[in-house]
Amino acid sequence: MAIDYNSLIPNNVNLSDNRRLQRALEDWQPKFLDWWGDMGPAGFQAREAYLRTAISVDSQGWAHFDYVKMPDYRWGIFLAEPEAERKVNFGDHKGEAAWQEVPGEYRGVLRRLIVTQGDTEPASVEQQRLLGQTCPSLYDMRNLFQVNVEEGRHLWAMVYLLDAYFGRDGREEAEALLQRRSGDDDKPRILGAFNEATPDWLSFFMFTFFTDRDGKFQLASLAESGFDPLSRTCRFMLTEEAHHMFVGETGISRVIQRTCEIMRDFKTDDVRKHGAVDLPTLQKYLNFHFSVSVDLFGSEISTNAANYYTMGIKGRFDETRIGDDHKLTDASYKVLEVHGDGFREVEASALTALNERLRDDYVADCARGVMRWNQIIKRHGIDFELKLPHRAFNRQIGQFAELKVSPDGKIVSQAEWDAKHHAWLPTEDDRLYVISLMKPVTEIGKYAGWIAPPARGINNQPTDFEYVRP
Ligand code: BYC
Repeated sequence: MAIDYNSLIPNNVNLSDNRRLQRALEDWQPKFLDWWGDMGPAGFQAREAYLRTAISVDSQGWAHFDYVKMPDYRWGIFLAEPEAERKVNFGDHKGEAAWQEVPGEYRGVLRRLIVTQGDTEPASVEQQRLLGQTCPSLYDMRNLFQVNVEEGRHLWAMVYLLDAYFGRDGREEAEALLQRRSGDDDKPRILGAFNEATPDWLSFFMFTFFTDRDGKFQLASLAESGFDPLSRTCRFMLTEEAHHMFVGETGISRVIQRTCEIMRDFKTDDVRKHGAVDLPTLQKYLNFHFSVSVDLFGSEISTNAANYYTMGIKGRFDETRIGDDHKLTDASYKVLEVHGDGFREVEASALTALNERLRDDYVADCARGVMRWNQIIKRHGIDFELKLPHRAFNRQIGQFAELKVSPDGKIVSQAEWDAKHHAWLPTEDDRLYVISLMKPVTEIGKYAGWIAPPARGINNQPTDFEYVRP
């Protein structure tokens, strides 16, 4: 289905046929632009950045690259192609035709999930607002802005669903999405990780690796939804999400690469002397971002998650590829629980354990990335391994939230935590050191000293391409 770029709001949902919806979205658009002006990237709004824009939603070549000023980016509504005769594929309604309208009895629950998803998108833009000012290169600045405009578009995606399917309540929620603010005491964003600061580029790369990856798994579960418009919206969002995780994975790879080069060339572990990020500090940042991101999957045992599934609203990762009954009423799933002074696995109802199952999928995906980072370290002949911390480490949500647990999974006393947490999580000194490295590098083809240049540029352009114009 072609995207109509002649409308005020680019879309592939025949918006001009639905005057009510078109008016609602056209009313919201200037409010979005005001929010973008206030809370989007600080500065740089008049600069031309080499950004990709969706021109079609099929997998072959949906992206078009060109210079665009961010406020002129064509935010719009793009849904993946409908699947003929799609069914509800799990839960009580398995086998029924997928819903094109919201089932009345699930309205509240669906709205809440869409709002929670939608809330994360502007939150991340707010968190990353100042990073352009300290970019390590024009290439990185361009990637940051690409991520930011696409998170803005993901907000549009959820606002479309709210306006199109939830009437007045939906419109109110769409307004509220522009009013909450990341980290605000009175009007915080909904989920914990989206109220943390992203004050430096190391945090940004960790965020796009770990927190955007939660986005991948949550969107993939919502893409299984029996509510077809949500499924199609999330399917297209996932294609954009992949680039965000690429930015995170390659960003950290490049930091590791530079650190290892310095360790090898100067035969030292003390790379701070040479303006690089030492591997133990990287490990602490990893510990922090992993732990706040695993919190985003909710409680290990959750009746909410069981209900979403039974209702056919939120499935498992790769639901249709799993070979079971897709109802799970009699199934069980292994969940970790506290036992004495340690942990043990117990069988829980597979339905209530769905958050944990998704977290397991997520942890395995993170582990593959960490393995690739470790290969860089190994290639340099350095004896150091980055590790994911234990999943009970530093948790705020779920059954481990009350505990103090070391990264290697030992339950420790408060006194031991107080004595050792500085070795496990970034300290004020670590953060100040990392921030001290954040000097902007904006000369074409130049890269900050703490990060290696990328192996290749964006859209086959060279690494010394003018990714953002003066
Ligand atoms: N922080 O039954 P439980 C992305 C609340 S990221 C604060 O365990 P449930 C992106 C919970 O709301 C993907 N509160 O939770 C990435 C509940 O509240 P009530 C975002 C939390 O419902 C980077 C209570 O605790 N998408 O796209 O099973 C850049 C009991 O919870 C948290 C989604 O999250 C938390 N971390 O699961 C940009 C998908 N966790 O009922 C974008 C939609 C739980 O007591 N959301 N609570 O008031 C969901 O599927 C679910 O809401 C959750 C929570 C998985 C988040």
